[in-house]
Amino acid sequence: MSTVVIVGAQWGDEGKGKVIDYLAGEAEVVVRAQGGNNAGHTVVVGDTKYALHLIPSGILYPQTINIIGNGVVFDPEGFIKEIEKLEAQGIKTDNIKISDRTHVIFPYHKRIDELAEASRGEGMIGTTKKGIGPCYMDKVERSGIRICDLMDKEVFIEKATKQIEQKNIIIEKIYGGEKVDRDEIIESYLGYADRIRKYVDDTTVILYDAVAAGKKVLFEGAQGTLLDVDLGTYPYVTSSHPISGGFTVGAGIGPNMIEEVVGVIKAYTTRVGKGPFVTEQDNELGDRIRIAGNEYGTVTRRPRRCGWFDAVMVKYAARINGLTCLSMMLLDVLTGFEKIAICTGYKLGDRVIEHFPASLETLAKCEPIYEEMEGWKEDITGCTSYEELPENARKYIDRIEALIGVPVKIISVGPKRTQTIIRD
Ligand code: 2SA
Ligand code: MG
Repeated sequence: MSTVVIVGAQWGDEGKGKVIDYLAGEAEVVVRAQGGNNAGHTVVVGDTKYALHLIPSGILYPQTINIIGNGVVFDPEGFIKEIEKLEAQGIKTDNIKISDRTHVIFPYHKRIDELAEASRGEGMIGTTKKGIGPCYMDKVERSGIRICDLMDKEVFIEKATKQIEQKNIIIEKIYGGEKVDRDEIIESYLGYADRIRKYVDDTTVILYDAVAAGKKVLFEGAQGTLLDVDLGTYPYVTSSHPISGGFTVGAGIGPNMIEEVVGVIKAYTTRVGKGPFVTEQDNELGDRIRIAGNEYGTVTRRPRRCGWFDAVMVKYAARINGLTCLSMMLLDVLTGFEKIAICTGYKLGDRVIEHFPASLETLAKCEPIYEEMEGWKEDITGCTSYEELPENARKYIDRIEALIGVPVKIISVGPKRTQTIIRD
């Protein structure tokens, strides 16, 4: 397969980093097209752990071209820090291309993100406070500053001066916050501009040529389907499109250029941030999953909320992404549970809901309908084929496959590259 999209089919943190890394070995180009350094992909190679935020996972392979597409929001400070960290770990970082159309995150975006969150009180979204939402707001409002602007000193100073002036009014008058300093921002961003200039390019050309030449291209999703600003659990979502369709806009390609769409799922469900979560286990069971799965945010270290696998939600994700296969991650985390539950439907009063609802008020009232399955005790971390898995683990996979109607082609039984089962 030449062009493959990888998306999270739940609320993010499904283990996309590992699948992407696994497939990046064969890819010639890896593309990010939405979100920013709010993402956290953990990749383990040998005994070394790499935490990637903004840079595509192909960076761990020296020959791969890594594209940061126009749909991303780009934090230059975060980018430079990430480059420095990777270089200190011995990774070559020359093969990066940043779209000149990408919008830039500024300190005022981060400040507004923090202040807006604080002002929401109980209704807070639980953002990563990386300035993601406010930067996308500027883009949609048509006042954002793009990389191509940053590359032109005069244009940049003019646009930034205007933005900083306006943003300081919002910071001070609406939120009562501390203003940002114009000169400091302009000076530091002109410095960043010089550092990133060598990476900036028209990535739509690079990508089009790569696809036309039949090169293997991997589109790397960040966050997850249910965090999509249109189709997720709005307003408890991120401000971008972490679904397969997001790649056409966010990387500048036609939908017919996407051949395969892999939906990455955890064998259970987690979420960071607020909002209704039908299968949440806010109890000892959830704690047990959190400990076994080390479920803490890679950006913010926040404990993730944990619960059982929700087939209603993943079926919805399969539909809106056009998933062609599933990759089930962290199956080993469920080892040792006597019983494992799968949510097969939602009960709303005396009605059964089959399709994931739009209204969060409705979602909050939904009760999970569970199907209970027998667990397994055998250590599965050394299994290299589906056949080697304990019978109950196979039954669990088969049941999920049947409920979602999409084949589970990849199964992960541990964090290492080698702990991956591929089914034909
Ligand atoms: P934001 O900062 O505006 O994108 O936050 C809006 C919502 O999107 C959620 N969100 C995420 N959910 C899961 N994983 C994400 N990345 C990090 C990770 C998160 C972390 O990989 O662990 O370290 O905490 C991510 N990024 C954004 C966020 O929780 C809000 O619900
Ligand atoms: Mg993550």
